[in-house]
Amino acid sequence: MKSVVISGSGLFTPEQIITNDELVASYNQYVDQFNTQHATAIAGGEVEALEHSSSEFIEKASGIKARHVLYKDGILDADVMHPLFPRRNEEQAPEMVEMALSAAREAMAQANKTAADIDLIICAASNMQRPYPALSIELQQLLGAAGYAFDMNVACSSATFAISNAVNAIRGGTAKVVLVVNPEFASPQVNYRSRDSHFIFGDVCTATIVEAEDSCSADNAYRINGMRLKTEFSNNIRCDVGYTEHCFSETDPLVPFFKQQGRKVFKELLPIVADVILAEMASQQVAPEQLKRLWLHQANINMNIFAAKKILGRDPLPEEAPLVLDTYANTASAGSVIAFHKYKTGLSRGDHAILCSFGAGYSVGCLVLQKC
Ligand code: CO8
Repeated sequence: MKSVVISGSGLFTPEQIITNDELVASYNQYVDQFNTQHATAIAGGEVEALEHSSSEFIEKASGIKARHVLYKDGILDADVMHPLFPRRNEEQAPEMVEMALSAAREAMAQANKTAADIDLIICAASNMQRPYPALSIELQQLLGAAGYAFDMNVACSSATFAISNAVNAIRGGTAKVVLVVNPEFASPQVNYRSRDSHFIFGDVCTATIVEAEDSCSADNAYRINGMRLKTEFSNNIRCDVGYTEHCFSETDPLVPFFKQQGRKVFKELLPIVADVILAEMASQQVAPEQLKRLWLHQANINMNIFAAKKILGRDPLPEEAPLVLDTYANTASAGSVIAFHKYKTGLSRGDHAILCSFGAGYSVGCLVLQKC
């Protein structure tokens, strides 16, 4: 079987940052306005009063301290509470393509590849700004790459599932060098009026170059020795709005918000994650003590520590399972790739590592990697 590597990675980080304190202040202002507006109904028991959010809760429950967003305007305005940005016309690339272009260029430079080398582009993310033409095909044109391109979505596992598609394309002979991009423009899907979820997500884009080992000339490449993908249907993380939304007879259409039963997700998903990772390690004959790094999905600090403990059989050292969610928050499929991108140095030739995503679906994607 052809040996395939990740030969480069790239990251686009939006400049604008929202701290927990800023987010909580605007949420609490909204709550005070709501409770004042509905004071009579609240006093009469017809409407439930809203409760304040708190930075302490957010950091303790999730590990998140701040998040990057493309458009801070609107999100912090208690009368708006969503990103506000101008609609782009057909001549302008949408935000997701723009983010992808930036991350792609860094990944290509790391892998010593130009657009002429790339013959497949996969845009894999939890949301697409439009259904067609595929965002990846617009990116292909902007980069000047030949070959073919397609978009795909497996929510938080989009990146790992896309990398496995890239490996299969290379092994199957339909591509030689694949660019995978994960533009996660999450903020438009966040309900900033929901105390339970207003703090969870940030915007970012990651990119990876996947190619056959015999064409790789990069310094810091990782061989993909094992891949294990798993899905199991669950309603506990959902977005209910699709292209049919305007056809329903209800006068009050749904808004495309992310919603979840966070506790249930935590409880149900973690055992599946541990099973998938341990099964693939066993099949690759990699023992826990051989693992030098775990680049895990970044949704919740407690979840990451729990997963790392299950895999290693002990508490992880901070450098063994690096966290980026303190400053990036949950960035859906990009999270584990940000951790990989930022903390992939310092390993020696032959060292083993895990890159694993998990989330809505449920979906789990695990790659067993080895430093070339
Ligand atoms: N401030 C203060 N108090 C709060 C707040 C807040 N903001 N929110 C909730 N509370 C209160 C609750 O009301 C509750 O109070 P009480 O005990 O009196 O009822 C108490 O705090 C505890 O609430 P929870 O049980 O909800 O708190 P948890 O400890 O479970 O923490 C988390 C909540 C952080 C959400 C946690 O459950 C979690 O992280 N779970 C894991 C979820 C997860 O990993 N989900 C994956 C989602 S990502 C994904 O799959 C991608 C989807 C596609 C992305 C699309 C882009 C937008």
